Amino acid sequence: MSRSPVGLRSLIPADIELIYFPFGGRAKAIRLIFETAKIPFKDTRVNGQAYGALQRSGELPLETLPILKVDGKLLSSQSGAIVRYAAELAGLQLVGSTSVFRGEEIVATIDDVSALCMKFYESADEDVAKNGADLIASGVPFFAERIESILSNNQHDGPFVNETLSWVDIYVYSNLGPGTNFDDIVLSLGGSTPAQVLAAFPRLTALLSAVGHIPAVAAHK
Ligand SMILES: N[C@@H](CCC(=O)N[C@@H](CS)C(=O)NCC(=O)O)C(=O)O
Repeated sequence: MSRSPVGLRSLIPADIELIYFPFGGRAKAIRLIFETAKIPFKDTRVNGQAYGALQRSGELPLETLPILKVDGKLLSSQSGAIVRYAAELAGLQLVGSTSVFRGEEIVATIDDVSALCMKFYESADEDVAKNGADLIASGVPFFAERIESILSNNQHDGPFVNETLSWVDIYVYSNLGPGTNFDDIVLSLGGSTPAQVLAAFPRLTALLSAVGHIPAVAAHK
């Protein structure tokens, strides 16, 4: 074990393993938090066959990924718990009641956007163009407006939700930044870029840019 970046708050286990599929999805924010805080972890990315084997072994309480193991033992099978645990170890947790409710409101709103994107993937072939146009014109902007409004009430001039980086900033980037479902959908539809879809939301855009410029985030694969 070693000390967390913020000192005495949490002890960092020596053996952390995150198991997920070989794409970002629900693991992206968790990976980025560990990488940003330089917390060593085993980033196990399994294919469909290995996932099937894990399921059969009884190692997945909910039959889903991600799971987090510490010292070889299952710690959590819920991405929401894992991402907050990672944030705690990284010294990137929200601190203080105002910051908690503003940050968690943004996280919940980002989850609304993600749900919308997942719903889009269920579109019948003949509805893809219309559903895609709706997603870009009104679906995502509806929720982005709410996030913009929360960020507009910041009591500081920086780009992040709080004065300094927190896991919420990384979570926003992990769901709206490059390589996300949102990004893939907009690019696959053609016509506009993800940046254009979010251009009406300058604070959200600045947050995405600031997180994307963190060296560990820029280097992430
Ligand atoms: N509540 C869980 C849901 C996890 C979840 O749905 N994982 C998906 C991948 S994003 C999964 O494992 N799907 C495989 C399957 O259901 O066959 C969490 O957030 O951790």
